[in-house]
Amino acid sequence: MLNIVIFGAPGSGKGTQSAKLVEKYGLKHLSTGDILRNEIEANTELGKLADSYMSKGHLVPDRLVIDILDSLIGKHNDARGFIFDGFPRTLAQGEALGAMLKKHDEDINAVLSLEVEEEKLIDRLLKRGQVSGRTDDNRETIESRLKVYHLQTEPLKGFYRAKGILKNIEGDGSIDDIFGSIEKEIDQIGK
Ligand code: B4P
Repeated sequence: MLNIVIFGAPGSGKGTQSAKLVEKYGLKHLSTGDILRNEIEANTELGKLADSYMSKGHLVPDRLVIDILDSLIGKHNDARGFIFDGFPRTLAQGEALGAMLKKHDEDINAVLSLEVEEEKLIDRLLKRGQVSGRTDDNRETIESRLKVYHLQTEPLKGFYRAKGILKNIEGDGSIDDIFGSIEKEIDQIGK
């Protein structure tokens, strides 16, 4: 299996690049953001709870997302591999992902970290907010999401660097050029 974590700040292009990875490598895309937004759309109890965190720019509690991911990995163990998009977002989620994959004798092959300057992130998200209707794409919530990213998510870089699987990808540029850098990293796996 090829298991990739696509990592980065809000608006760094994780969802955008994941779509291209699915197309090229046929991996199963697991985006916790999309999963939670679908729950909100369907007005489920989980969705209502998730919305109370997401609309403020906070992270949904670890236990909730970890349980969702655990059950999805179990359901798709015939996949060629997974793209984890927006997960893990905390050290606890990082530890949990390692343990979940280990149960299936699997591991993460690479963590691709999309590096984009903060000003550009804010611009992209404000632009998306004009068309997406997402309740978290407004200036106040974006600032809160970026703070949460630096505080709770960024420490995962050190966690994966220590495991030797962190790959920094320049995330400013055309979508195709960025994907070109990602392909190069993936081609190196196992060499
Ligand atoms: P996510 O859905 O993961 O969203 P994101 O970080 O905002 O966006 P992403 O990086 O995927 O950006 P995209 O490609 O769309 O999370 C939303 C919320 O869900 C979180 O704040 C949290 O509350 C909750 N959540 C999710 N996972 C969780 C977890 N594991 N634990 C707890 N809570 C969790 O790109 C953004 C924009 O930039 C788009 O408009 C795109 O078109 C544009 N863009 C992309 N690439 C570009 C490029 N190269 N140049 C110019 N623009 C580009």
